[in-house]
Amino acid sequence: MNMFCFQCQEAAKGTGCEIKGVCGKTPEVAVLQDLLVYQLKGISVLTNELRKMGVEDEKVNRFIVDGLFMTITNANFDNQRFVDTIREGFKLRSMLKMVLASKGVDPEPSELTDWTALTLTEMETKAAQVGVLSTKNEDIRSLRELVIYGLKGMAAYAEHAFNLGYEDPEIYAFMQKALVDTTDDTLSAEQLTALVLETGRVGVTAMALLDNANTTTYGHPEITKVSLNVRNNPGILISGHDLKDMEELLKQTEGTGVDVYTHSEMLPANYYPAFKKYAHFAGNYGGAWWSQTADFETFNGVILFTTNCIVPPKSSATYADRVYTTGASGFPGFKHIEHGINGQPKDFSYMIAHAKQCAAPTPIESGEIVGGFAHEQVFALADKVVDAVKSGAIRKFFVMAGCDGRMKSRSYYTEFAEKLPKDTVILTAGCAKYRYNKLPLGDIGGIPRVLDAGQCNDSYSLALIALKLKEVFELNDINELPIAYNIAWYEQKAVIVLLALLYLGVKNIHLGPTLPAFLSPNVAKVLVDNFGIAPIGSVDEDMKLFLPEMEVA
Ligand code: FSO
Ligand code: SF4
Repeated sequence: MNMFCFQCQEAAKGTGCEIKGVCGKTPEVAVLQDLLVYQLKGISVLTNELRKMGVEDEKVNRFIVDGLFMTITNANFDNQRFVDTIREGFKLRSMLKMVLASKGVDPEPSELTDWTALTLTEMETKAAQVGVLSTKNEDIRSLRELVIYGLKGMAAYAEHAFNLGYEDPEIYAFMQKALVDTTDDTLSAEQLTALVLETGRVGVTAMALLDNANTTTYGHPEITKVSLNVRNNPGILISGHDLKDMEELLKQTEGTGVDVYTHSEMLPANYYPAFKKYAHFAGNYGGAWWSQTADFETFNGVILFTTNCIVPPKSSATYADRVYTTGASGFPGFKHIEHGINGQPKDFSYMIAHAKQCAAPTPIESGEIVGGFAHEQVFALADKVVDAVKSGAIRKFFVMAGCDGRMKSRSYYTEFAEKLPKDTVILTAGCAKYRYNKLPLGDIGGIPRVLDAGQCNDSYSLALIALKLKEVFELNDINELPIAYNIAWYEQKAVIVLLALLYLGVKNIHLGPTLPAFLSPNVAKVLVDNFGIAPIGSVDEDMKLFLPEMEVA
């Protein structure tokens, strides 16, 4: 075995990828990711000491967030970027040790081998000593990794907020403390379980921070009809989740004759007032992340990844030379756009010039889809929604947020949405929506039956909506609401969303299409016993479970 990873829903055989990632991750990248995560734990030992002395280092905080984000599933496949990052980490580590030494503290007997100078086999040996399987007890391993994956998701959200100038020192302090706690052999399973829940609490803080950053900067999402048609100009297709990149792209393409379209998780950018004002913002092209191998071929123009999810292009793909990455994302052969220097914006000019040489997109669908049901927009409709619930016009809400993926079994979610009775409403966020957001599901008295709040991080909106309904209906417990949770997951951002929902007291979440490989039987039992988490079954069985009071067709 030359690698081990089980952090996402596609883990090979439902247990873990050992030869190559199902996602396309090579053993070399897997090993470098293990080493980077280990390095971030070591750096955190030093920052935790410095924090006790009141010393906070912004650059190191940012490095840790970015390093975690880079290791998220499908975000970065570029070994050289990992090598460069680890080398940067060694420099930061030496700097922190010097600062500590100047204060008379040496918290760590040092092991300063630069792993990036090692051969792959030597790196593999080192990664095996410090990676996932180095924790022998499967329950402790499961809890440690549950924390780490929650931190990775949290890091993604913290980075988007940071890019808009919003930070919270509590998030950095918690991340670094938790990273070190995952190396502490004295912590019991109970203490690690408490750390998992604490990760959910800080996850809520991170999502609130990002929500504030996005809505303060770009306005509150509003109900929007998003065009699926194409225009005659060449285009740039922007994917991922970073709204700062979206803003810069729209600014820099204005008046150039290049249109901008969203792909996958960037669709909700269409709902923000600050972006809608751009005449060359043309709408959405294509489906969820995994459909990119087809969508990018027919798009004909340039593609920009601001984050995951990247699918390695097939050798027959004709689009690879048209793809750019930025931020934490990367792929060997895709051109990478760096951060602006000294606070300057990123420079997209080369990419825009490239786009001008490309043909206009080939139409693949037509019409429009409706979204923009984030918290403020739903609160504005609260009277209508409450009346519909009171009159019985809406019987139940189904939160079907989360991720989409390429496994055939995910057709469950399309079938589930189709079979839901017509007096039910789906609340969604994240790319999971692509399984049903183009179905003709209709509306209830003008309220669409699919209410899309936005990206996966906007699951926070769904929690706020639930809390608001609890208040309006004067209930004591969020679980008394007529809301069922049938959530799809894929990668680690979904893990932090799940932990955040558990922290907020949401019970009986159904999770699919499979339960995480990183949950040991005992840890899974804790989640089942305390929170009622359950795997999905067949659509008909689950329909009966969620709607026992009715005959379902
Ligand atoms: Fe999807 Fe990918 Fe947003 Fe994830 S595009 S799968 S949970 O990165 O983050 O919902
Ligand atoms: Fe496998 Fe998922 Fe890890 Fe990729 S991220 S190597 S698919 S478990």
